Amino acid sequence: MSMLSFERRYRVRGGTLVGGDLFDFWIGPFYVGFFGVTTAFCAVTGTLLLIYGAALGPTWNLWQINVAPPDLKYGLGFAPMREGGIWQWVTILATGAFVSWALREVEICRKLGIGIHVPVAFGAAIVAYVTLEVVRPVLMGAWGHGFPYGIYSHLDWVSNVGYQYLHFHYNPAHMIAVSLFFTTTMALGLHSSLILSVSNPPRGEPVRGAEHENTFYRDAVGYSIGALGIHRLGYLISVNAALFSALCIVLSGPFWTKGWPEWWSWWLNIPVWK
Ligand code: UQ2
Repeated sequence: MSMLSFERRYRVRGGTLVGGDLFDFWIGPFYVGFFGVTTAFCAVTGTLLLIYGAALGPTWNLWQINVAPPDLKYGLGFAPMREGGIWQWVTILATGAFVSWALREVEICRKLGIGIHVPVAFGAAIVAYVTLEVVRPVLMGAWGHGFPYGIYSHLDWVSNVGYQYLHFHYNPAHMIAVSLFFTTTMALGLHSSLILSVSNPPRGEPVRGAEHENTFYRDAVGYSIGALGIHRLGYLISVNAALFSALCIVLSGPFWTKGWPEWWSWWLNIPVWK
């Protein structure tokens, strides 16, 4: 199940980063590896801790469950389990699970002899998460600056932090990140629709190929970036969306404490106007 007959040919030995042959095997369709074990351990332990945190809380309403970081008074120290300690352990285990997953991807890439573009791109998302939950809280001196684990509670955190800087949409790195996220969805829309359109000609006609793809965009906008090019472009803009997201939040607090609208007064203060 879920393995084609030829796929067994690609189940090659080696390419592991740690553990040698010890964990170099598959369970059903899934490669295990040392980092498969650490991913499973971190993910299962972290999930059980979140359920324990929910059990301590006042509600089982899925929207309202909240596992909060410690109070600011605990600074960068360990807090008691019921007062943010659960959040701290979940953060450690989540980071462990994400990094383990990326390294397991690297091992699979090495086995297959392909580049490590997939784990590197995933790394940009990990960087954004770690910036929010570790780097920024450390730079600001308290774990209490991290966001809470809960559906509504994390939305409230985003809203509150946004208003703390008066109007977060004036943050220039946030502007770039949002623009890149929107551009990424547009590029994927252009690409997916083009692929589906050449794959689905009228009944009885042959499936079309690269010539038709290029011709469509040359007719429509005077330019075709190419089949490889669209994937390079998508990689560039989506990875940069995550990296500029990390930048925009790490700037807010550690490096800029006033409202973001005020940042733009550099424009009014340049000597040209004097
Ligand atoms: C393209 C091409 C593809 C594509 C797409 C284009 C044959 C299958 C979507 C068109 C892309 C262009 C014109 C660039 C758009 C620029 C931005 C910033 C979104 O030419 O080659 O391959 O899927």
